[in-house]
Amino acid sequence: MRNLEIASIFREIATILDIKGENVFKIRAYERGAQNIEGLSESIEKYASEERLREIPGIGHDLSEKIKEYLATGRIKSYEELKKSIPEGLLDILNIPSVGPKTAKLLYEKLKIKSIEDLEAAIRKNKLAGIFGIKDKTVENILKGIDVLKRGRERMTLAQAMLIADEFVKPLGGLSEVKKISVAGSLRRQKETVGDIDILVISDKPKKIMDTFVKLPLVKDILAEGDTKASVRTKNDIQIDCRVVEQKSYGAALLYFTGSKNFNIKLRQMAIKRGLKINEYGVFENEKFICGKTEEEIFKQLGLSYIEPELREDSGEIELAEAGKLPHLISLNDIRGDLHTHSTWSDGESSIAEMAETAKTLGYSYIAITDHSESLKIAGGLTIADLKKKKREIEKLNTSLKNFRVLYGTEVDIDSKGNIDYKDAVLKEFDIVIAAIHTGFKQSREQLTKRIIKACQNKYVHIIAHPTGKLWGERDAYDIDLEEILKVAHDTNTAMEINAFPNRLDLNDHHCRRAKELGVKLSIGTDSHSITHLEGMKLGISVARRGWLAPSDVINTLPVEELLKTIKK
Ligand code: DGT
Ligand code: CA
Ligand code: CA
Repeated sequence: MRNLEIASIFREIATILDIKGENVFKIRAYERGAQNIEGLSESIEKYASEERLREIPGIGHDLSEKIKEYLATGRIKSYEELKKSIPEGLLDILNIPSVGPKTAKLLYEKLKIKSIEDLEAAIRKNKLAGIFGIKDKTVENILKGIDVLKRGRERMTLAQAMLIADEFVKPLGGLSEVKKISVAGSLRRQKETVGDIDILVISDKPKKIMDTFVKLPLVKDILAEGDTKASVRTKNDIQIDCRVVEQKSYGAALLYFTGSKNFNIKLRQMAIKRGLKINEYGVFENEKFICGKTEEEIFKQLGLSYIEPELREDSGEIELAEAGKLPHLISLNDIRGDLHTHSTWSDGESSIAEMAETAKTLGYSYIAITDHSESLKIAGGLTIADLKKKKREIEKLNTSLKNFRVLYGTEVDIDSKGNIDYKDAVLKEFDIVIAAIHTGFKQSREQLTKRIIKACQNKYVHIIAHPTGKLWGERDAYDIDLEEILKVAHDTNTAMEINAFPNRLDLNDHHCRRAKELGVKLSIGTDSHSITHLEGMKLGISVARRGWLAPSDVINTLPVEELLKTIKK
């Protein structure tokens, strides 16, 4: 599967075109292409071999030719030429949030800055001061941006980890010598971000597994290679650890390497209290092997009910497992609809009918089409006249759809003072209104908190979308008093969103758990901008499970009539 390689090339092309001041539509086309390819669940090779590339939203003639060229030759000629037309290293600087093409060019021309290291050195030596257009505030923002970028590079998003892990688990799992294979570590715990990927295999022929593992196509370097374990670095600089164990120790190894570290430590202490020893090989009593084949039997031996990997953080789950009182966690099957999606009416790639069709194939019984509101011009916000047409289109579609309903929605902008973009008379026409902040992230904590609280108090706002505004690798959460907001959300019957878009996952797991404690309802929305994003729901479910949520805590597990009743203020 070469989806990620191609998507990253398209992103670079977009950036280079941006530096060169090319047409914005052309730039957007590459960005959109990249985004849609990243969202695919099938391999791009499969699309190509079946001549279906143009079925991918945002992939037209030009982009599909480039994909074919890459798959056939391993390169894209026009991309390589494009890369030569700008100074080397400039692209890296542009990855810093807040540094645009103009600043990057200025830095290169005045100070010969070609890398993030050059830039950091220049800032340390105070060389940026006095350059036209660069203020103290700009330097401060650049430093913040470098920090966000570096943290983003240390850990990948859960979505990236899932895709990359698949590139290893699928081919290894296909070997006849492999009896069982699983991911472990933070990926199995479904953490929002993952440091390195851990893979565990049962086999009697570890050598064969090791040999195959270190030679898989995505591998760039071998970091370590032994008889039963190896570590490699992938072409996109991700570390993968693979271990082979015997069947009788599989459960013990899976438990150990799933972690978390704190969870393991607590478990070991519990074992000691029972006169047992636990390690990655099994549970022992005075050196005598008691069990180790499955996690279930180990938990049982320790007097615990089974603890789902998402809960293994030593934050109270072990005590509850001892008392047999663990919460029943939500799963993807519980979801009946998506409450945050965009269509071609605003900045989406797919029509309402296409979104509804795909939602049906996912087993949903409804989808809310929540396009942007009027003031968000950059994202194609809808005017009042557009809204009327969109509403009619949905009504018409609903008459032809069986056992499925399209909800007429909006993602309305919360302005800098907390006012809602549309008037009440317009708002009350919607089935569902989600409100979000898209501008003015740098306001004070008080201002930002007040804005969201005011939105919660609006009679027509049902959900606050991506409440903290975090974008992994691009932007930190803005500064809000979430505790205060959650209290108001509870009092005003406003749901808080878990935005399932891969680099958002906001609210996060801790926030969800607190929201649940305060009796606040949650909603999971994918923020899909095309049909290929709708499957992102699974990422929102990961957050919800890590946040201890049950189906009853999440409003889009409800049938549509109950949902509409529940959200009413
Ligand atoms: P990551 O990779 O930073 O996202 O987080 P993890 O949890 O995947 O951590 P990693 O890859 O260093 O180790 C995988 C698991 O192995 C970890 O969750 C628990 C176990 N483990 C690693 N080091 C230790 C340790 O020093 N003590 C104990 N008890 N367990 C450890
Ligand atoms: Ca790991
Ligand atoms: Ca590891």
